[in-house]
Amino acid sequence: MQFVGNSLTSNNMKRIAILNGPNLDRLGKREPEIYGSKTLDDLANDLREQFPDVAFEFYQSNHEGGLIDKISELAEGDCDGIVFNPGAYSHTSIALRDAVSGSKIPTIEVHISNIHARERFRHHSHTASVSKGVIAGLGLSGYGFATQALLG
Ligand code: CA2
Repeated sequence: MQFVGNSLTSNNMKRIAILNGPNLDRLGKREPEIYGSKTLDDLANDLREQFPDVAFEFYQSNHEGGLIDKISELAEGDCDGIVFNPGAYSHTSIALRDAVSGSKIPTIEVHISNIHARERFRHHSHTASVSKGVIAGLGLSGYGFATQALLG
């Protein structure tokens, strides 16, 4: 799917991609005590309502390569910023780190939960150090705060 605004997507609209990694398609369906009860569709609707002048592209993949291909595609286009929750790949993937770094697109990493208050293996993120900023532990509102920050 390409960038879509609320009405017509004009050239002067900011284009923000919201990328979500593995298992985040299960949001709102399991583990509400950690990740809340809203789904990815709810998140998309909330962001469109909160930022009516932004053209959003929403993408989720359970596959590392799918996320890398999407970032590469965005890097070839006119994307103004990425809000990225790489899920568990944050903690494992140097390939995703290279994709974010190589894209040159300002990227803000978001984690719904506070990864620093969870298991030790979640404390380090390979993608965080090539991101413009990181938000963790603020639930789905982190995506809105990240979008706001990318808009300047
Ligand atoms: O807190 C976050 O946003 C995470 O990126 C979520 C990842 C986790 O591996 C990271 O350490 C932190 C897991 C996403 C799994 O999402 C689910 C949502 C609902 C039900 C099951 C899984």
